[in-house]
Amino acid sequence: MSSLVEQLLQTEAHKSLFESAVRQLPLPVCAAFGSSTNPQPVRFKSADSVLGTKDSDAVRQQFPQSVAASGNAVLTSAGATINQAQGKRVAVLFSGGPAAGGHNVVCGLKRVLGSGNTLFGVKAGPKGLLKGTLFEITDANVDFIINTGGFDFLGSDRTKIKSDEQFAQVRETCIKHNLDAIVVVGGDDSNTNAAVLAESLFTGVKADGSGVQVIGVPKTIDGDLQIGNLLSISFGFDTATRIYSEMVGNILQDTSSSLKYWHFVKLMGRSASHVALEVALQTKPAVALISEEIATKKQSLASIIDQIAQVVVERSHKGMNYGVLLAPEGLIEFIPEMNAMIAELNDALAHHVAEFAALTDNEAKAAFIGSKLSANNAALLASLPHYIVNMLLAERDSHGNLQVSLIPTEQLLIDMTKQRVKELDPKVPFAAHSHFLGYEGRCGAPTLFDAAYTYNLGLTAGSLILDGRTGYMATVTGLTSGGTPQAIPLAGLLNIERRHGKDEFVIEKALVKMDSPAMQYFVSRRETWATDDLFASPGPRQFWGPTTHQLPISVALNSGAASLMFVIG
Ligand code: FBP
Repeated sequence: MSSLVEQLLQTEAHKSLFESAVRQLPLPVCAAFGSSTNPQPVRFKSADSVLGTKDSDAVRQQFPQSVAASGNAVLTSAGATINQAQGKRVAVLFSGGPAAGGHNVVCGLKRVLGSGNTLFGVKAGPKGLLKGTLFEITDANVDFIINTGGFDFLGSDRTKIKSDEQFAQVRETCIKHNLDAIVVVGGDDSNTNAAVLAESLFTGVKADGSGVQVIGVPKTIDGDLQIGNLLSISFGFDTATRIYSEMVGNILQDTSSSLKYWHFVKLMGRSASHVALEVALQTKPAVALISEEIATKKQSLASIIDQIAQVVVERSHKGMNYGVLLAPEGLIEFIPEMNAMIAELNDALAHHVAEFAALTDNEAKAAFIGSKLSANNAALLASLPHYIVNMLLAERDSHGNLQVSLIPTEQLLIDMTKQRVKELDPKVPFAAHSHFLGYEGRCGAPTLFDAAYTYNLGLTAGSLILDGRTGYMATVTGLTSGGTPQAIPLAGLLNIERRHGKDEFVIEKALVKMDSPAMQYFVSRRETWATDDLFASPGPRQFWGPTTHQLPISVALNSGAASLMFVIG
């Protein structure tokens, strides 16, 4: 065997030259944890801030033990370190869509729990918690997964734990593995799950009457789990948006080279447009749609299309028959007439489950459900192309969400823009390609920001467990000034929302705010980006080099940072 072939064989199974090198990348830790080579768990004390929502009274009734214990007060690190050797048995699981940095949460947890406690991984998310599929995580596992992307070490799923039977199954798992604590790494729905679990496992799980602690960790590439200065961003957002920005930058470079195509790019982000806004700030394309603005301005689909077509025509008249448009994945649900139609559609689907399921043909399904809608909504549904209708009728996820990643909104925008451009000026050529950038961005190797942030979130979650806390979400604040481990009481975040036709406690999604500095900056620049070629190509994410310490631009703007660089440690 040649020596090159031998070298190549050694790169199999997650041992590419890059993966081997990035495992050695040192990670900074918040000063509170002491040295980065031997981080120590910290104690917590109440900070001056108490959280609550419009539904606090109802939350207090539904989550009495959690609220009584925490008083919904935010916790901050108290400086003092804790005895590590407590013999605690802790399980960690990933929940929902993958996001870069999840592995480092596990690594931070394992390091801070040390050899005096045991860390278990739950296979395949909440479903694995129900089944009790746990295994012990070793130091060797940590050395192998550190700084690598994805959730593949454990796997994930979207099971919502809500029925009495499911709660009983979780208790069984806790008893079977003699667990003291569970760490749920997830987004808004999963952290809602964590809040519910914390209350349900508060007491009476073990023979001595004690409970099992539950701690959440804020993950989602969508960036819609944000709580002011307490949580400026969820992990995974930075890596995903930098991957998308590199790709959009490449497309911008291509389109201004080949001079003949428009590219309509749908970007992941189920509801909020944080991803689209961040990628627009990074790349400065001709058009970027922000769903929240469309909803605020109550823009119709026709007026959105007109707005896009006007840019196409104007650029063409200046000799630019090309450009890039960014559209958020969740756009369709924010267009007022579509939103109203989807709401009625959801109700109709929920009320006619058996009759609907009995139909096998898509056309028959559309006709059946159309007959259950009001005249306006039925007409709107009938006016949409079949590739949109089929996906609007597709199964919802277990949290009741429309699967927007499957809806080809980018194609709808292209088809309708083509029509409108022809009406505005038949001489304007319009050739367009559609793209969907989603799954490509969720599992890339974490940027240094996500790698360091998640490692510190893991250290924070482990510290909360050793400090005896339950019902909190770990956070790290002050990301441009060294970082402070803190904890957010989950019950303090809960609101009542109508889902599946009934009231449910949920953590509200943080949408793009029209008056946020990031949005304002975008608004101040977008007209110039529309008519000139001012795009920027941010290039690949760097692990060594000048952009290594860069924060997402929207996060830096919204937190009033003086520079784009994060500082942890
Ligand atoms: P989370 O909210 O669980 O982090 O997932 C976000 C997301 O990546 C969305 O952007 C996208 O709409 C959805 O997951 C896709 O879900 P799935 O992985 O089930 O196709």
